[in-house]
Amino acid sequence: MNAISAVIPAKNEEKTIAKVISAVRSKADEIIVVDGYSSDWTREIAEQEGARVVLQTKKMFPGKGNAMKTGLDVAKGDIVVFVDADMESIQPDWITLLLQPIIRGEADICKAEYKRGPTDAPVTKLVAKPLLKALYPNLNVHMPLEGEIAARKSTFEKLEFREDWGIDVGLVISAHKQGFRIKNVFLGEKIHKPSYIEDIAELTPMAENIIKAILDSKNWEMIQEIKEQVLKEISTKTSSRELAPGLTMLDVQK
Ligand SMILES: Nc1nc2c(ncn2[C@@H]2O[C@H](COP(=O)(O)OP(=O)(O)OP(=O)(O)O)[C@@H](O)[C@H]2O)c(=O)[nH]1
Ligand SMILES: [Mg+2]
Repeated sequence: MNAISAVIPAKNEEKTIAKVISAVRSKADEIIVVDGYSSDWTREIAEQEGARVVLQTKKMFPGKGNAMKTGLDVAKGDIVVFVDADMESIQPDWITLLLQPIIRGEADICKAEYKRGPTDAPVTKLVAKPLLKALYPNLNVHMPLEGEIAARKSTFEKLEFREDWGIDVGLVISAHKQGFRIKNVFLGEKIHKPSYIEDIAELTPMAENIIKAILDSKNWEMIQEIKEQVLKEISTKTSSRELAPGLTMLDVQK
């Protein structure tokens, strides 16, 4: 059987939750919104739109991972697709594209990949990707922090669910370690609530959760063994170098 559950973690997403639910509606047999104790109208709107609304099990923030695990536990479908609640550009066919390879048995996990603006997704670009490249050079996931991911419920049940912002990267690392086939699914341009309002430092807690999730997933003795290789990976393109004969400092300045 291929019954589909869509699980939408949401905290204070009254502006976009209706749009997300309606994009998912025709593609899922049930829609579960897992609310993180929103103080706006998210829960009420989600109910009006016909979603089943549950509260995440722990009153914690950030609790995105706790919300996703809560949704997985109550989902009745054979296949589960997680979708962020702040997606302004979401289209119904994005859900189809994420589900098809799972239904056809061509992949175990489908992970969304988007075009993101030049200043969007800083934690992906500056933290997650360089660190993953160094510690997991064979992990072929283009956008490790995207929230949209699909798999059979039985597959998700084998993965480690972190409770905070580390959830998304943690899931793909856990899947990679267990040898699941992960497929990147390109969906187009992602427009969503800006990741920060004024100061990029607002993303520090998220960046710290991501670093912790990646480092936690490694055995430290193993890191010691691969240290030289890791440092080389991180610095190949960016380390300082002596100028070649004939070049002046002006040649290497921006
Ligand atoms: N239930 C619940 N949902 C949360 C929590 N934190 C974030 N979410 C939801 O998780 C989804 C992703 O969170 P965002 O704030 O969009 O994360 P982001 O910073 O935009 O990350 P990117 O989209 O990758 O840039 C959204 O639907 C949020 O409402 C939480 O503590 N509890
Ligand atoms: Mg977002």
